[in-house]
Amino acid sequence: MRAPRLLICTLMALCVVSMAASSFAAITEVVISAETIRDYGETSPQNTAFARDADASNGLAFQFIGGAANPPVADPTAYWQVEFWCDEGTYYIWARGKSDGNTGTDAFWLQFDNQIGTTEHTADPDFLGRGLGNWRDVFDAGIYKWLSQGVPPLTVVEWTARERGLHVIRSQPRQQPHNLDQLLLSQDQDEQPDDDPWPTEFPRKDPRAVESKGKLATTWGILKSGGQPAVTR
Ligand SMILES: [Ca+2]
Repeated sequence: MRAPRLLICTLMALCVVSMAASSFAAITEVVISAETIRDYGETSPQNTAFARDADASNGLAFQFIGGAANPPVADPTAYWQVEFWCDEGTYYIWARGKSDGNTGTDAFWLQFDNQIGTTEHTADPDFLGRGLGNWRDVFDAGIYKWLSQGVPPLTVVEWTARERGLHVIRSQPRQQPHNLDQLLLSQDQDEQPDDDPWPTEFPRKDPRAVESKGKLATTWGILKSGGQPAVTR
């Protein structure tokens, strides 16, 4: 009687371990969409909005409509903020956005982790004051385009996650008004993405980091409540 019980316990333990391992598959690409911000993030009570927009992925865009600050401030009156899970490594930052205005409307700041609550921020170290975006320096008004930083010379801004785990990203407007459809953090997308929205499910990529029906929703819930990392069902 004893041996089968031990065997069953061992098999169950192996099963739990393998499930835990699978829930920690590599996440080297993170897509933060307007829906992500709405469903998982937080926004300032003022100066932000969500807009129905057929040209945005899934028809929804985030908008900065006020509260711009240049340089960035520690306590912005306009921001969105999202927690996400990713692997250690260096990420290229791409933003699919648009402005209906001129080059004085189209830039934003990004802050990660300990930068939040300070005036420190992540941008091209040679052009820190330009922030990110600046789509109107390159593209026509009113058209969604992927860009990292568009004031000539165009640059690809990078951010390094020093550890695998939960991170926080906050954006505040350097200029407004403009729309953000999606933000992409990718360890291998070093060239400008196509104009199409980044697919929410793509081959050999792992979008679970921000997908509402993905595993990280479970992981997040447990991490946020202070429990152990999730064993995803
Ligand atoms: Ca600009």
